Amino acid sequence: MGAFPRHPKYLGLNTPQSEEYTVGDLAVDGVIPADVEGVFFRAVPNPAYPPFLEDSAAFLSADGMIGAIRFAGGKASIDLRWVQTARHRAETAAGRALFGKYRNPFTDRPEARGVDRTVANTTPVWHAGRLLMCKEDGRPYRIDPRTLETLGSFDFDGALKSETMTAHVRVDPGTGELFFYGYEASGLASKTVAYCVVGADGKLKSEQWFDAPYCAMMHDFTITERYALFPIYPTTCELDRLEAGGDHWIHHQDMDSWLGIMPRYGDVSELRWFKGPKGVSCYHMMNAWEDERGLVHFDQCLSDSNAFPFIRQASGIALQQWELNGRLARWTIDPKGTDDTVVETVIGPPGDFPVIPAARQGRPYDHAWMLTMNPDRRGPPVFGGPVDAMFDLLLRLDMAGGPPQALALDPGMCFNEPVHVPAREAGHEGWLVTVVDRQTGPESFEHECWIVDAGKIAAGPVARVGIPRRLRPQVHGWWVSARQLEGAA
Ligand code: V55
Ligand code: FE
Repeated sequence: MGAFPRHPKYLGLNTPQSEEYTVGDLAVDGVIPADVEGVFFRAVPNPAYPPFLEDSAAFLSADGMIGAIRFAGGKASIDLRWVQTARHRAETAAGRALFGKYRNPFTDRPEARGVDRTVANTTPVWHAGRLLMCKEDGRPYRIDPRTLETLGSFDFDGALKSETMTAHVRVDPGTGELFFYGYEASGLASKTVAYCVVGADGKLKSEQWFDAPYCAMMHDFTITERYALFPIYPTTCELDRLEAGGDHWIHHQDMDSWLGIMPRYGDVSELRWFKGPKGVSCYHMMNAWEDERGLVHFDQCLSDSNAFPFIRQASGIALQQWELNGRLARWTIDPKGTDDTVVETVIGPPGDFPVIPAARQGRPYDHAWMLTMNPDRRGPPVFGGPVDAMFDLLLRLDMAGGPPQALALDPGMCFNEPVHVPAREAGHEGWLVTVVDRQTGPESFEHECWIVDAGKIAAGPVARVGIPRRLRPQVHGWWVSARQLEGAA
């Protein structure tokens, strides 16, 4: 590995850490609950080679690594491996970076031509006994869940026509179906969205294409028991800008947002578009559900502009991170009514990485968790990740409006996105498993995996697992129980 620029993108917690490793019998402080038996898979973007041109969005196109923190019989181990994408293999063969800016192939070196550009760095998705590493700009890579060996690009055995599959999928807890979509599905800067349903048997049952109102960054979507919801926020891509070597995304404060809704087993011709506020943006969505009156409620981590500072900068938007006006927002619509605008209610604080129990996906839910910034922190947050600051407060929200519970970290510490592990005991809310980073010097960090009682987060971790190696900031994770793993395809 060559030298990376001395830039915050590559320093501190963001220091490239490209070593693969396996470490067993990790030190455990406390007792790992019997429910926590399985694997916490983590997607970790990690640039393997120094860039050959300046790219403010470089974090998003760092090569995917997959981490697995395995829990068995009260013990824990960790594995970390590269996803052997075609792109990573081509760069490894060349011994240097070949791919230019984030999602702009016009900036690549000639040797990169024709090579799949995706980095598979965003979400490990488990479905029908398969583990997929997903990234919204391409098709996923399939990974062996036991060895973390990369098995190749995955297209549902030749069935998928879309060039892309999102990193945010929804699994229906009743039917076991996987719902997903791909955007820019028919090529760079296209408005084409592919809406797909995969059966519990892992077969692609349906793929339908429709046009979004404009080519937008569609990072996440939601389902309810009867509907599929496609939110569109005005962060857009234009081909001529890419051809000129520019940025993939520009955010527009003066453009409308939209919420598309259709029966989830219906035809895309039934899609109905509700208008949302201008200029807003959301990366992660908590849930959507129908009430007894037939209204659809869609709960999301919304902000008044794009949350990524490099996208605002490229768009000439002079808002600082603390000026974003974020909130957990509920958009309510009547899919059968005559009104065609969303009604927004603020139901929670600013923050991101919303988590719900998998069993409540698409259904009314009592409680949820998310990360945010501690308003009472003394000192700066830990620098790192794509928005330059890491979260340091874990919240449990009572969706009926009761008081939230909080777990605050000491200064110099931060959370990565937790996964939820259900409990066998009825009435127990289960466990949250999350990596906590602690800064111990200008360039030194320690990492632990914490297990927290999901209903009593304020009590702190019941177990802390020491990770004796460096970890880069994670994007998303996925919990796969030991029983699910036994059924691996
Ligand atoms: C996000 C992350 C991405 C990406 C687009 O969290 C959006 C938001 C790690 O890659 O490509
Ligand atoms: Fe995401």
